[in-house]
Amino acid sequence: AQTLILILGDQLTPGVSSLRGARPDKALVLMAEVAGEAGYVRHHKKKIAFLFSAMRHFAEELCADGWTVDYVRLDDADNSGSLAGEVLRAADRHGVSQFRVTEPGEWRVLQELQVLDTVIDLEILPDDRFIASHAEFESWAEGRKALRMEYFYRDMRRKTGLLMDGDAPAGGQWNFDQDNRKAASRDLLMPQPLRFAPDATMREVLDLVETHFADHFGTLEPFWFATTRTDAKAAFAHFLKTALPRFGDYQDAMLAGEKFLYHAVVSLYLNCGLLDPLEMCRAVEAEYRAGRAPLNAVEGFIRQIIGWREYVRGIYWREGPDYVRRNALQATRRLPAFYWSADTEMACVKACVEQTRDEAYAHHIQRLMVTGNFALLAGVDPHELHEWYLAVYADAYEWVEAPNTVGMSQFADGGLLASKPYVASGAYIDRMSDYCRGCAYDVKAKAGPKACPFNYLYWDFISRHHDRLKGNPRMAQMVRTYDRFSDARKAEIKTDSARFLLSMETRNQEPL
Ligand code: FAD
Ligand code: DLZ
Ligand code: SF4
Repeated sequence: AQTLILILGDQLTPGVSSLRGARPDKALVLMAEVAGEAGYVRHHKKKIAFLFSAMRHFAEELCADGWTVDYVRLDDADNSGSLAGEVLRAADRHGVSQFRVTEPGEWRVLQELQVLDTVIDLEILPDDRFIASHAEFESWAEGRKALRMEYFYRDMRRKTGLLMDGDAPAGGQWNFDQDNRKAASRDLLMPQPLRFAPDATMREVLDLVETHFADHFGTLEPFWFATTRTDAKAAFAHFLKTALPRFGDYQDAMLAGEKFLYHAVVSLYLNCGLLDPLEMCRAVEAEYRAGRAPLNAVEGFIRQIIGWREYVRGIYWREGPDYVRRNALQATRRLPAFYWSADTEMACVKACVEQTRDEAYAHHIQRLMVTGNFALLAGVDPHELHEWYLAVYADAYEWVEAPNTVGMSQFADGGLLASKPYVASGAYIDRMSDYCRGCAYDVKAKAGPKACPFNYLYWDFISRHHDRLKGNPRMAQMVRTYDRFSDARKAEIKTDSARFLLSMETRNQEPL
């Protein structure tokens, strides 16, 4: 072989740019399970198992297509533990000096590979599995005062032709989000994501993860994710049939015990390359055109993929490697221990952490309005929180996780991505879920030890950031409300918040 093609764990796509244009008789594929990637944050056990199994299945898929794959396993005797180390070892092994790789999804890995470029001949190709290239995003962003997702999204609709009737959006409106805020009620026929029994490859990987990552967060079994392209497609087809029609209505809903509601549970497949975003959106549009799913559901889903997903990627690469260190609100509190242990009386937080531990999954509103909201109200260090989100979800890669955490959820970029901090008191959680019914705290109580902590922490947050929020048109009303509180009420908010946060800190000191 003349060229070695490095395929990363989230590049499991037969048409990925590094493979396109190369010939199986002239090139060799390198894939490597390395401790460095499994450990740069201590990923959830299910996430590592998912990715290693998907990588092994992809290697089989490539072999079946005629490629020669040099696959390095985590427990191979000489495994160097890093991607760069494996590239150098492979160069030696095969006597090859020419490498190609599709650009990685993360600054950290890009920088690691760029260093290699001084010793070997390394060609880094654009990742065109996205709708917008870096250049396209740059030219869209250039000269704009505010980078509003909505306008970017409309351009992506025009570019792809998705849900377009000529030059106009289907249904005469670009966005049907106002229809998508219903609270769900329990339904015996609630759809469930398609589950897959582990095959022999998967079993081997489960043993490997149990041996090497026993001390990582998360429950490994039962393991039911798809890890082949065929199964991932079946899981998505199942979503189209069973959940898409109500995806829109209940997008912001939460129910105790219902971990998936009407969500697709496909981000993990999409982000590692088992599913293709445009193909998915076309299939979703076809459901609408065939009259099987309403426009608010279909538009909502397509907006998440060609709007939000593409937009956060654009922001990640545009803002640079230091974006993950932004801390506009100067929040410094350590991440509470209950983000790992679920040992808290707050029923909403407990439920979200428990399901995160068990499934390596939580849906958007749980991430944003429960764990994210709590951290923002409590003033948790956004970098620590970022590392938590990056570790605990099976779909987490920095390019998509960091803008969602640092920007959207924590306002740590000072409002580049979100026009206001996503903070809410217990009333919001009560309206959108049934968590409060089973909670030791009283969501209706505003003060005192029994009151829902979100209630006083909300006002404490407003008070801590009073001057900054006063100038934000979407927060000014809340600041004025706070200003009208009596001194006694303000003091009560301070005392309640200090008491709660102090007891949280004390528990933080206890060993897990
Ligand atoms: P659905 O609700 O069914 O949505 C369909 C698809 O739309 C998802 O699969 C996803 O690909 C896309 N999507 C939806 N919302 C977003 C969004 N805000 N940004 C990008 N894509 C979106 N998503 C990740 O893929 N990886 C992450 O690491 C990640 N971290 C997050 C951290 C925080 C703090 C928050 C608030 C959100 C994060 N998200 C992340 C976005 C979102 O929560 C997940 O994409 C979604 O929950 C995945 O579940 P699903 O496939 O069932 O999604
Ligand atoms: C996330 C991850 C993990 C856990 N392990 C590997 C691995 O062993 N080998 C590999 O090539 N990639 C892995 N990945 C994915 C990389 O971290 C990913 O390519 C970067 O996060 C860039 O998106
Ligand atoms: Fe969460 Fe407060 Fe409701 Fe308890 S009362 S579940 S802490 S919002």
